Amino acid sequence: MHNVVISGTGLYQPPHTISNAELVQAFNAYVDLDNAKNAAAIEAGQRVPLQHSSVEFIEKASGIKQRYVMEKDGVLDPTRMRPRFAERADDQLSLMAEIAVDAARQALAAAGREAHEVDAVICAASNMQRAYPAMAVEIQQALGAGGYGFDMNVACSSATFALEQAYNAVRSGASRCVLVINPEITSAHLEWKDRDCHFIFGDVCTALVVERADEAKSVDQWEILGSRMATQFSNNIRNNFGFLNRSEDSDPEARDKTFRQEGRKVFKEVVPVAAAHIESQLLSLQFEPSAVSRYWLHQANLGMNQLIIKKLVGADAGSEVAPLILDEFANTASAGSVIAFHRHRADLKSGDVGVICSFGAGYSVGSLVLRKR
Ligand code: CO8
Repeated sequence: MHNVVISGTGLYQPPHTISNAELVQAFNAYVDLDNAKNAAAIEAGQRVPLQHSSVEFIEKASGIKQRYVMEKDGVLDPTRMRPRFAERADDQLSLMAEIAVDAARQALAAAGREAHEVDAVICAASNMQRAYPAMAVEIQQALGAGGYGFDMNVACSSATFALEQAYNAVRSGASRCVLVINPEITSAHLEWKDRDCHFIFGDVCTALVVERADEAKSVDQWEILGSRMATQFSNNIRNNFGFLNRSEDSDPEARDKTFRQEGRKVFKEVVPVAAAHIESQLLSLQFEPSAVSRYWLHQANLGMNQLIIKKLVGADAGSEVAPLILDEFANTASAGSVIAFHRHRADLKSGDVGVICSFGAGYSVGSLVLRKR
């Protein structure tokens, strides 16, 4: 068995931001248009009028202040309410592959590696642009990487579950250098017309290089001391979009074909599961939760992260213990904990221990305990 390190990370940041104020203004314009269109049915008591959203609610309930998106005009057009992307020809690089290649090149540069030294590419995200060929194989070719590539999806836990695959492949000697890439274009699968969730998600792509410790040459290496994954079925976060829709003659615009959730239930059920998961993994590695210098947690909700940290270390989550990036990025599905790791580790010193942990749809929880070399 080989020791394994994360030796580089990369972050692709989309070109556009949407502030809560911009988002709410567009949403409320959509609500007014929809209510005017359905005035007669509302008047007759046959339809419930849609309600306005508010910046105050969004910031208080979630901690989110803005989000990055690949395309902004379509999202903010009250007659459209979703991004506007141009279809690309088969011989052009796909949109997901384009942002993946950008993040991957940054991660490779940070690791001091060339693409041809990579022998596996895992594209792990909440949504794939197409059924096949696998996004990872297109990314592998665009980068000039060797070996093989495959796609995987465990929603918000896609990155941590992929890291475990990479860790095991390198540990066992099956691979030497694995790229884990998380292109999350959540804006295309968010229901921007639903005030309960229209503020939740943002677009981004993260990438990590996982390789043998004895071959790594970057100045910033994080040894993976262990990884742990768990799943428990729940319908509380669900999206029924899929390849059977066409044969079921179902409405492609129906509400169940985009992201939906019972946010309150998710909050209540996932917090204790995630806290217990991290604690038991740390104890199995002989670490007390208070000995951990940093928790790079999944970024879905500020209150959730504060409660998890309170359960683990008995104090309110100071940003030095569990850094927050969702105020700037919103929930970026699987990429959130990786963005936190990418942005908030430079101040840690050799021997410091940290935990990357994701939690979300499935339900799924994935965690990795890391030590700076
Ligand atoms: N503006 C004003 N009022 C609002 C709004 C709004 N935008 N939205 C809701 N309200 C109202 C509600 O109608 C409700 O009113 P009333 O009390 O009269 O019924 C009141 O505000 C309170 O509503 P909630 O109970 O829904 O509010 P919460 O305080 O629970 O906050 C949250 C809602 C922010 C959603 C919160 O519950 C939360 O964050 N929960 C955790 C969710 C979570 O972690 N989800 C993880 C999902 S992500 C994941 O797993 C990846 C999936 C893959 C992604 C794919 C791409 C899209």
